[in-house]
Amino acid sequence: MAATRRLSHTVAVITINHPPVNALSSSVRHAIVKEFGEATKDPSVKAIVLAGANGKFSAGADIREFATSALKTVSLEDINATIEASRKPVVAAIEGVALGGGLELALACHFRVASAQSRVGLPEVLIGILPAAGGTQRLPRLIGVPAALDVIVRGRHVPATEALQIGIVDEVVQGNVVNAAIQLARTVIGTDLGKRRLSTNFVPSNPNMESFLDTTAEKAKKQFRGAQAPLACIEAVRASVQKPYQHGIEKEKQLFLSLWATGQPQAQQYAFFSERNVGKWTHPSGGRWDTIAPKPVRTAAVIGLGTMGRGIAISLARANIPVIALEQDASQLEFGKKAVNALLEREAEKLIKQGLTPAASLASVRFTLDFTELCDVDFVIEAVYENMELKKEIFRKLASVCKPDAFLCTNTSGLDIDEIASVTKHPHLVIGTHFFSPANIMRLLEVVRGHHTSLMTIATAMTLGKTLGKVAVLVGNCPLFVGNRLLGPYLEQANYLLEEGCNPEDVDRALEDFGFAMGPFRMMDLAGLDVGWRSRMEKGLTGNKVPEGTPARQRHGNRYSPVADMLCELGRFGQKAGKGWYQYEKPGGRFAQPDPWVKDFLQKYRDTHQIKPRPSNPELILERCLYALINEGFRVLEDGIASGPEDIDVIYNNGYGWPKHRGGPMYYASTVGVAKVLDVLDQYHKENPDVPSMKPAFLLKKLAAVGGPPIKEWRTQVGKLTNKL
Ligand code: T1G
Ligand code: NAD
Repeated sequence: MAATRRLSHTVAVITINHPPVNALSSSVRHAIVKEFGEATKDPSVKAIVLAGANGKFSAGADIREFATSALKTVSLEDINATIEASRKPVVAAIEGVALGGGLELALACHFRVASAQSRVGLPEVLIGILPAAGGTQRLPRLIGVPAALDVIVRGRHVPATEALQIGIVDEVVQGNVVNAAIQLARTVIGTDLGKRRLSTNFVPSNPNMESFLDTTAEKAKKQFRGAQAPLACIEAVRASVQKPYQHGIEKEKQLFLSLWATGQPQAQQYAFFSERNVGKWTHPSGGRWDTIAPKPVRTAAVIGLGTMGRGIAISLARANIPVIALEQDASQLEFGKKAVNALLEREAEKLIKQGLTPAASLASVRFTLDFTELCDVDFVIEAVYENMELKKEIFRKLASVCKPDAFLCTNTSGLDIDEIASVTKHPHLVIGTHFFSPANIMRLLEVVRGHHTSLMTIATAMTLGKTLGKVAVLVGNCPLFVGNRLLGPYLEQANYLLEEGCNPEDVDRALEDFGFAMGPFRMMDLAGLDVGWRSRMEKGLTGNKVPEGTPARQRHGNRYSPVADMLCELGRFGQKAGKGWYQYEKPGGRFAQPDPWVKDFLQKYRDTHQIKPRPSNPELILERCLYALINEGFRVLEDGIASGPEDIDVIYNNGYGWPKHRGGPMYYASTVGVAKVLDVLDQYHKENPDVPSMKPAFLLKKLAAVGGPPIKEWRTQVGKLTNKL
């Protein structure tokens, strides 16, 4: 039954029951109408409580229904209007989550009681739409325009204690929320519900209201870079000010339809479900996520407390997993300890704000120089310098001190997992856990399976990823794995575009206007140009390993751009040096300013190599950089390193600042059309045969040849292909 009804004396309790999240699908909506109608008609019922089964109130509309006709059956807004108009008081008993249509249902109730651990919100903006069942009209009437905008435009999940403070809920209880709601319902039987019918209330204006809304919209334009949903949310809330409810509801409907026509909701909902699907991993051996039980991780250790190690330690402590943090010497340990303790303090403050006690949910971090203290830990994550010999030395030590069934993981950005595992007695317990900087904030975790990595090790690492609040994606072992591997051709094209006439800011602007959080040159300045330079030196592409007489712009017969090396030879390492592709106010400065020196340097470089500069063209910049990345994506699929396009898209959406309103690189290719991507790459490669990264991938050609099937069919094509290959 999608909804049930029982009587508690004079209070009818209607419980939504649609696992796993009580999504308000068509059958649930019909059931609510039926049960609510019965309760309203029943003279013995004096009040009604609305609740959810399975520890959740409701996660809102059933997102899977959006592209179907089911959405058109009885509308949620009609149900809300009926509930609100009820002459019998209706109390929402909120447990777990009340999100989207779930909160809109609760806002139509006259009172809301929430359990202390619950969260409420209108996160529709995160899936490319806006609240479409009165949320943009009832919430500002309840908590005012600024607070409503903060909740709706950010799509955040508001903890119950804060929801009480800002007035979304009337009561927060520790115990059984349904009993508390029944209690409250009994006390309000026969009271005047006038003001509790939110749609009848009025949103007053003030002299600054319009300018406040305009400023909020300007800020949203900058912050959300091309995503339309946040702007639509602001316009819908604007329609609530000094206007009758019906006016606002019409506006909400119209904005929903215009958003749907942009294609952005479809891209963001593809991203939403992809993040859930990547958790259902498969292994080339046939092993699957639901056939192997993970081992519990009760204790952990982190080796190296640099940029990554400290963030990883915090992520573990925040998941209540006690950590032993180890460094190479006392000064590095002290340095790391200070940084970790400062981050722990900030975490504790956040928990206190949410009314939670840090001691109960933030585990301890212990600091040591002694490897033998790791003898009992379940899970070890190494995050020392990116150097194979050093990592192998660490793994030898770990293999000698850790218990036989300890999982040994490396945070390497792209070194060979099998080579690292080869120095241990149990290579089946070795796996890559590639976090992204800052590791306590970035949601992505690339889990890299080695040749010997066991299914249980994979299951344990993937489950730990979810426990840490990460989106874990399982990938195969190859140089640079998936994310960094696709970045190679993308950055290569960005450098070639500089040689051909662009300045760093031209390329960055084109990609930031596309929606990227940061263009390639600002990103390289942030990460440090020396990181890439050191790895190119190790590969013999620059520095004293380059054979005498090698042409400046060629390596191994292929085109090569030495521009970045030349900047590094001059110490221009980016933000940390106060100059790189841009200039900064000081070393470590964050504010990138176009640098006339770079402009002049590039012009001299072109003159030296007789390159006639071409004017910068944003569309060309996008095609060159994005199609290069996408093409490598197809190769990664061919190689079976990623098992499907969703894996690549989730990695780029959550680790590389790809704009979610464009779905991800592979989804974007499916919207542009694989035939178009193939054409551009083919054309370019014919003119530039010395750029092998732009040679169209076999899978791309195959998909174009079969007419560019929808992306959801690509995984089968990949399967067929990799089986054949
Ligand atoms: N519709 C359909 N399926 C949903 C769903 C939804 N709203 N929410 C979750 N699922 C599925 C999900 O795909 C997964 O499926 C399973 O439930 C468990 O989810 C009219 C128009 C609630 C915080 O945006 O944020 O209301 O993979 O793995 O980590 O204005 O799910 O097992 O097959 O994420 O515990 C607005 C979306 C809808 C909330 C739980 N609501 N959901 O997180 O589990 S639009 C949302 C979430 C709307 C109205 C508008 C989270 C969660 P499967 P999970 P979780
Ligand atoms: P970092 O230089 O900031 O920190 C490395 C730490 O390792 C230093 O604190 C150093 O003292 C410590 N260390 C070195 N030798 C040690 C030893 N023998 N025993 C114990 N500790 C030792 O480097 P980072 O940026 O944190 O990178 C660490 C690893 O994570 C590398 O493999 C890197 O490729 C990878 N990674 C880095 C990033 C990034 O953006 N920085 C992102 C993902 C992965």
